[in-house]
Amino acid sequence: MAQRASTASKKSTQVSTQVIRDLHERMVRIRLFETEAGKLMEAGKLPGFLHLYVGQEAVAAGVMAALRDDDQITSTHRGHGHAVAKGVGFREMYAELYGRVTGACLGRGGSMHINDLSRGMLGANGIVGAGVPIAVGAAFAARYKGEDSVAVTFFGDGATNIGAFHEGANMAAILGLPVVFVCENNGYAEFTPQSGHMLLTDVADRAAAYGMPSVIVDGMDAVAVHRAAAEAVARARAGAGPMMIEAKTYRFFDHQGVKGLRHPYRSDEEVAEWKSRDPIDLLEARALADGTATRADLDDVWQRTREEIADAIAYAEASPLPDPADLLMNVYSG
Ligand SMILES: Cc1ncc(C[n+]2csc(CCOP(=O)(O)OP(=O)(O)O)c2C)c(N)n1
Repeated sequence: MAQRASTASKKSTQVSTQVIRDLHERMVRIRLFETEAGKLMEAGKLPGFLHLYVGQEAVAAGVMAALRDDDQITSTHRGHGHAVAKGVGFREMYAELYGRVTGACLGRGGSMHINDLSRGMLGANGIVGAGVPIAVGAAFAARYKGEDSVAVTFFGDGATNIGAFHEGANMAAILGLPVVFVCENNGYAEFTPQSGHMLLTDVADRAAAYGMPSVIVDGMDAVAVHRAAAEAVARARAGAGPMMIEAKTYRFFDHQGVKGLRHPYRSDEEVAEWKSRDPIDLLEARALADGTATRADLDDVWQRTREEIADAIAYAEASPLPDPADLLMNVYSG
């Protein structure tokens, strides 16, 4: 059975001021990146799909604050938050959403393929569950080369019904690989509630099938996520093998875009209840209450980030589209 973080974290020490500020900054960067991207999409400026991460920021921030630069991550179709938190630049990210040649994938990948190998971001992924075996492979490669880096794979509740998840979990466990499995359980796979696609209440229970320890955390609490992640990452780095973290969270926007298809699959009351536990509001309240930051400190982060985003959007809009003559560049055949 999965351990609940309330018991798991009792032995953890208080997090430092520096960590609280780090978590806050990463979450604000994701929130503003995503809300601006949503506006641009609604205005018809961005081609393609956009699966926004708003509401889930505490998970990416909490995990990434526990990683080193040389640690690697794999992501999902809802990948902007992971990329931002791992340090991928706003300019390359917006340019990619605009399909411009200055983008992270030279304008050829779009939202669901953003990657930056120099930052250890091995890629968003349009194929549900497909990031799991990639992270397992990255962890295998790191160990083979004698490095002590860790790989983290992010995936949703729905992804744990996919074969690639089970194959990856089994292989990581039997080989004792340094992988941290992070399930962002936002309660839905597209428009299907968790109870409609699996009989389990806790996805973390799936880890037991592979002999892997697991922990369940409040995914709206960045500090709780961070503590669990720091423990799992330290374990993996020390050679103790993989672990799964299930973060119970929620996406504030629709499955895709801001307004989405307006399917009535979630009640207004449910959405409002989760929004009342906005992860950034929770962390700000905590920081103000314990004197970690003043309102002016927090506002400064929002303001600096807004300025950086305005610059990045202007950069993306001023960048050229790829040249059609380069259509076959970076295309390989067997
Ligand atoms: C292999 C595969 N099957 C189906 C889809 C269509 N699809 C895209 S997102 C999604 C739901 C995924 O749910 P979950 O893993 O819980 O992630 P969330 O969207 O909740 O973040 C589905 C079924 C896909 N992209 N890939």
